[in-house]
Amino acid sequence: MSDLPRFAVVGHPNKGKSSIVATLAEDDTVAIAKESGTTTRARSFPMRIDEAPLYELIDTPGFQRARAVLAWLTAHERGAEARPAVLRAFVDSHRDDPSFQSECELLQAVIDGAGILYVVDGAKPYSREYEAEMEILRWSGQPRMALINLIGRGDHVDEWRRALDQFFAIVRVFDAVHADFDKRIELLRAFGELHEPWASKLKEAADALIRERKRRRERSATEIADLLCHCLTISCRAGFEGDAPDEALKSRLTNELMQAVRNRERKARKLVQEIYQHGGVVLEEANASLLSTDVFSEQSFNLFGLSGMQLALTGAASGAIAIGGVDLLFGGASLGLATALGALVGGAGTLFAADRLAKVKVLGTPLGGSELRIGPITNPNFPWVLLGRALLHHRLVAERNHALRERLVVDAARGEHFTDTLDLEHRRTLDRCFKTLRDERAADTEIRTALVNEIVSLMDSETASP
Ligand SMILES: Nc1nc2c(ncn2[C@@H]2O[C@H](COP(=O)(O)OP(=O)(O)OP(=O)(O)O)[C@@H](O)[C@H]2O)c(=O)[nH]1
Ligand SMILES: [Mg+2]
Repeated sequence: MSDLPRFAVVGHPNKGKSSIVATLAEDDTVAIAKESGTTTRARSFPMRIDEAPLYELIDTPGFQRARAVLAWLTAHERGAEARPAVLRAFVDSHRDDPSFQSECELLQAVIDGAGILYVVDGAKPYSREYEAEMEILRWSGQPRMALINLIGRGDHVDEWRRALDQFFAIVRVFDAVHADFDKRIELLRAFGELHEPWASKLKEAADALIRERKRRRERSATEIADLLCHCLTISCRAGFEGDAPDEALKSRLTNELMQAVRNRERKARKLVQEIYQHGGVVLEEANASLLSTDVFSEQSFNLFGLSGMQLALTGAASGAIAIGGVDLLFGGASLGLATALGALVGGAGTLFAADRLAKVKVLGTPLGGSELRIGPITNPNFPWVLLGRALLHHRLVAERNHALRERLVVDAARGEHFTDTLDLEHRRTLDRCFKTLRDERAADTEIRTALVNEIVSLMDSETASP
């Protein structure tokens, strides 16, 4: 047998054992359900990074007849040092007995050398019926930690602790669905301290997870930078007859351009989800969800765009625009500055007449005809909206545990005022990148690298703040 740390996740039926396995092994395929008795066979789920296993979680069925097992063990008791052997004898002699199938499945992993993670639900009161389970686990002599999961609103953590402390060297509150990254790392380290032979492997595993998280951020930032580079440089064109293009052609090309952005954004989200092994998660399509709102919607612009004042300050600071020239950027010399800012804050939808969104240009073709080009998108708020949405999506995906099986729903409050979180220095650097992309209609390595670095630092500062 390999000396890879292995943990059998055991306990009463329906207490979140499989949820803990899914979270710790980052595996969406673990069966989780409301119904008791979902897991009927022990099954191992390795946590791997780049194919290399770090540790293994064994999902098991819940105890069904703990008291009967304990009665058998007690009847065959022959001293403390022989207890693990008696436990093994129980499994050997009941392997084919269907009435102890769950117990044999779960105890086999333990007598084969797995460490024990005993899961209880701290939202429900403690009761003595659990004592037989805990006592059986103590007979195994294996290293063991108790995890108080919280399913629902009750809080009986203190009484659970008092009981669990007597059977387990370490007791932790560990919410299967919402436990964050640091909590997972802490659990691995604590188990390492509990069981010396695994200490170095579990320390390596924790270090590998931390390195992997950094790498995932960098890869995601690269995807988001690519999204920005693409969407700030694309344009759509089509030939036309006569002196000037008609409105229908303008609006067809504008729609094509907008559709290309939507598709590219969808692709970026998919790539980011795959980086976090969440490729299968469905984005909530309900109206309440921020991420499912259109990238060009007024709501998106209000939540993720810079405010009029920020835009003016950023532009002035980076030399992109002078405050007096703000209204030009909004596409209408006829609009005064105040009106333009008002339009941005209050009614961004009105900005999307073709000539307010993107450059509109009539070009000659080599054969003497004319061509209409719409793009690149010059609306000053567009890159901020795209970036704000991408960062929010990234954060939700990165924080999401694999035990969570609902659709990905976005809490509107969390996305609010994205640009308020950016300091002027960041805004200036980003704004310069956006401007260069728009003007040169292509991304060079330097711009791309600068963008990736900025995005990683934004991701880092998100997790640094509570
Ligand atoms: N809100 C909340 N629900 C949870 C949590 N942990 C588990 N659940 C839910 O509780 C139910 C049972 O979770 P499972 O992980 O399947 O429990 P189990 O112990 O493996 O159950 P069996 O295999 O039937 O013994 C599922 O509906 C989970 O979504 C939690 O931390 N918070
Ligand atoms: Mg289960």
